Amino acid sequence: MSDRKQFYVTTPIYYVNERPHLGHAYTTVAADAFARYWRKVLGDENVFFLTGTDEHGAKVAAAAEKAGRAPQQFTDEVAAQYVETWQLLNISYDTFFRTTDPRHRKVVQDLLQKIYDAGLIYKGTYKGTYCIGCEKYLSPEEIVDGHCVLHPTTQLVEQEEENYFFKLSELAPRVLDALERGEYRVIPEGRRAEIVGKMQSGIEDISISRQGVTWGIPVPWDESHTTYVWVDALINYYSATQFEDSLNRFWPADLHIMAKDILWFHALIWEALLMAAGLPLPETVLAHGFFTVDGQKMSKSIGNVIDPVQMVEEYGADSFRYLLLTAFAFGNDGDLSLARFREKYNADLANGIGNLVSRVANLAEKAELEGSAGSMPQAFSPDVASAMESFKPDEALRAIWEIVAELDRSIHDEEPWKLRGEELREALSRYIVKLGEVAVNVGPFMPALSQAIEAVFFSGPIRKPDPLFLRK
Ligand code: ME8
Repeated sequence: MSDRKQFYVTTPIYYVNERPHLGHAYTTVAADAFARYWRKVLGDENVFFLTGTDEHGAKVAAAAEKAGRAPQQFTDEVAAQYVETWQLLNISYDTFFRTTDPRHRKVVQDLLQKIYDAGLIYKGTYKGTYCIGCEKYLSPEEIVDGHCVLHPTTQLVEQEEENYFFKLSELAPRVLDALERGEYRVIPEGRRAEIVGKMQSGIEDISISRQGVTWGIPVPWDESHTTYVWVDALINYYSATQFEDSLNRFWPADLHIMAKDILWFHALIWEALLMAAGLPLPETVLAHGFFTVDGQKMSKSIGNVIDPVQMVEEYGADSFRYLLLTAFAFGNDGDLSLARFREKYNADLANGIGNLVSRVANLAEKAELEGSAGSMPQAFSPDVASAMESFKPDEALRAIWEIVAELDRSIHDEEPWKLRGEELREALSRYIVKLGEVAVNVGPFMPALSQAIEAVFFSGPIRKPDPLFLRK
């Protein structure tokens, strides 16, 4: 068991150039499960869960123009879609952060000024190939046949402009040293090794301002430049703890979660900026894998983009959360398919836990069993706790579904419908204890299921409920 007293978890702040998609939902659901887990262990007031939107920069400005909106109006609209989607998905964030919040501007400017005053920022000229999809200059290996590997349909731009540069080359060895000393960590191990290799291969200074992009936060000592959108965005994690005194204590973050695409920013550049500003480093940077849909990259042009709102309409929030997190191991790359979602929904939820709850409740109703309020177990099972504390939500869910399978087997073997009187009541009590275990453990993932089990079995006379998961 860990000796944590508090827990601060973040998702990336997502670009508002498009509506939330399945990738955003995946990361956010995982972060929500960790937040809910730790709230139960440490108490609500000791957890801070941050998500939000990344609203500045060339990419968002271009999307706003395309939509015929002023950038602020456009970002207001898309940020609202995120808030709505997270409500539908039952995401229990504490703060929804927007980089256009005027309070953030001041935090960014103060932090940059500090780094500038420390002599770690200088003026130079940048010449390179810029990908607006990535919002960064690309290195030669990121360009294949004249296109960005991640954004093959995005037109690359040859750019040369005066920028302010951050002395990343000077900071990088210190960051690597901090990583090796365990001052912060990067997981899983394979991704850490990639990052260390890259850090050792020679790091160049990075440009941290733009002259050609007006939609951003002005550089405090030279307002003809705006802050590079990635610097503005990363600082959100710190900024969110600075708006209210009661939140100060959460800095530094315990867990930054993102996919591997943006690990470099989170595992090196962020720590370098913090060090340069004299701030403490986060505890853990966790990169999960990237998924494809039916074996292909999810993209509008292929037409395989899965809309989380539609998925919630189809399956309900709980089930969708379950399907996302059990689709593949959290740190690995994986593949999702709507056909597999349906199969798994029917097998694990409708015919699995849903059926189990109905059968036990049905027998308990006939036996006139009373569920005693407040007797539901409150602690996580050791294997679920250990999976969650090593950031493996898929393993935690597997352990929970082992309890479900075991209970199914007991019922199959014991044939309780043939039992009567005390024998039946004894068997049912054992089943209900197991269902209580499922309820408490599943809470971080499927909060509505957890509450439904508690309501049926742990609060007065037991009645068979309507099916929790209709077969599809
Ligand atoms: O990068 N598989 O925002 P973004 C798994 N604004 N996760 C996926 C995914 C996929 N196929 N597609 C997207 C940005 N994601 C910046 C972040 S943070 C200071 C600034 C998830 O809208 C995953 O979490 O492009 C990935 O890292 C993130 O969406 C990128 O979101």
